[in-house]
Amino acid sequence: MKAPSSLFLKGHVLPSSIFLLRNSKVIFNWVHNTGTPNVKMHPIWCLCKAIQTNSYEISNGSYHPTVQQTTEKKTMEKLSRKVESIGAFQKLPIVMPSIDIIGSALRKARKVSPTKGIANIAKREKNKGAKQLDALMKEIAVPLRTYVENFPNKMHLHPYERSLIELTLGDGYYEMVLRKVDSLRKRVVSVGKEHASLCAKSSSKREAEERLNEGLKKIEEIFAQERKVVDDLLGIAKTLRAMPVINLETPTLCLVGAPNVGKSSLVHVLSTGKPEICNYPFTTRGILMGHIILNFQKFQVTDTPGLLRRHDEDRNNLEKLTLAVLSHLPTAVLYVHDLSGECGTSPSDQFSIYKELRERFNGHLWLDVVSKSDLLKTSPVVYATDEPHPSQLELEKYRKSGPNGAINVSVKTQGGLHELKQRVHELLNLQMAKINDISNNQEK
Ligand SMILES: Nc1nc2c(ncn2[C@@H]2O[C@H](COP(=O)(O)OP(=O)(O)OP(=O)(O)O)[C@@H](O)[C@H]2O)c(=O)[nH]1
Ligand SMILES: [Mg+2]
Repeated sequence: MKAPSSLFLKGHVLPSSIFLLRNSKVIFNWVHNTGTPNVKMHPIWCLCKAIQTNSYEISNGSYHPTVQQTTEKKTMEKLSRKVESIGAFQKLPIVMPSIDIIGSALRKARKVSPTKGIANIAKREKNKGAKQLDALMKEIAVPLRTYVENFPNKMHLHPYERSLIELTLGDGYYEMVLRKVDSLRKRVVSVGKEHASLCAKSSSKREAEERLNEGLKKIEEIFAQERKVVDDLLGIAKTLRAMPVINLETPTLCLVGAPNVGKSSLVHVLSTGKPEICNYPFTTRGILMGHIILNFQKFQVTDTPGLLRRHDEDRNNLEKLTLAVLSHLPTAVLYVHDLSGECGTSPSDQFSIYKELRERFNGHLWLDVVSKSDLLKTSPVVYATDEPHPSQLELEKYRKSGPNGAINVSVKTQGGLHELKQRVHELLNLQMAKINDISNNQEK
């Protein structure tokens, strides 16, 4: 059984702070819910300067709610009441550290006094001892039962959250810890009852005192032996609560591509997300969230770990997280191709990964970008063969300019970024229309 990995704990998720920048000079062809360009507008790109793991209200800067905004908000509220399938991690019970549970239980148990009106000293002592042992047992068992009952059954979770549990904690770890917490509870209850009963049967004051001390010691010992599982559960709750909250009703853009191709650099440019950027593969080690605010609309952006050319069974948990996002969330995809030879994955390998994913996730709205255009040579060397095979021609074409319709961008020179933002906005509006269609169909 694997210990929890730190996919979500590596300091990528910064405390949220809101900081709005404006760039009102961009002109877009607004694609309304119909998906047809119709009205020319001047949207405001508000770039919030933090990775955001929770949704928030914008209360300062340039933002003033409008009537349209209020109506939209009400619609969203109605929708989110209907679809409550994601968000279980935010409802997890608060787990007390094991040291606090035992400390508080002992303090409370020792304060329990005998039932009033027992004149016989021995009987009074037996009564007090049994009650104290019973109290200690309950003060430990009740919180443990609350945890076991209120941590959700993995099978009842949204498949995305289920994948997060499996991929971040390790397969089976979540259930194992809950099972152990429950077995600790059962042991404490059984030993507590046994000693309370022995104490109640004592024949003298002294024996009752001894039975009480023995019982207290025994319960403490049993708890001390296994209390680590309570702290493990506390760790699980912390890890899960820190995971990015994804609202299924808000259009989401998911950046995908091989490792080191420049996904996080683009997330930086496009959104509030501030992921780590480094010149080595798998810098991004979890699903990171940012937001784009465009024309008073909020969209979500997720950065994902890179994907290598290999079979699914050989993929690491980071790659599996990316596939979980694509499999279970209704995101639009911004696929990043690096044809400069800098990223460490050859264009032909990137092409294979791309073709496989494009086919597998063909239901997603999709946009391709060729990154690092500042490094691209104007006339790449093409090795002609006598009669090139069609697939070879396809690959050569890919090496030259990426998939059909891909936009060339450079974060370094800012080349193509204006067009990219415009196309991203169009894509997210199409995604919004898709979400609305789905929820209208659900209502019917
Ligand atoms: N010259 C140039 N370098 C770039 C550009 N965009 C990104 N880079 C560099 O490429 C390297 C990888 O960038 P990241 O944004 O971390 O790439 P990534 O795809 O998120 O990488 P992983 O998270 O490891 O998969 C960094 O050294 C960036 O500075 C660009 O437009 N031009
Ligand atoms: Mg990255």
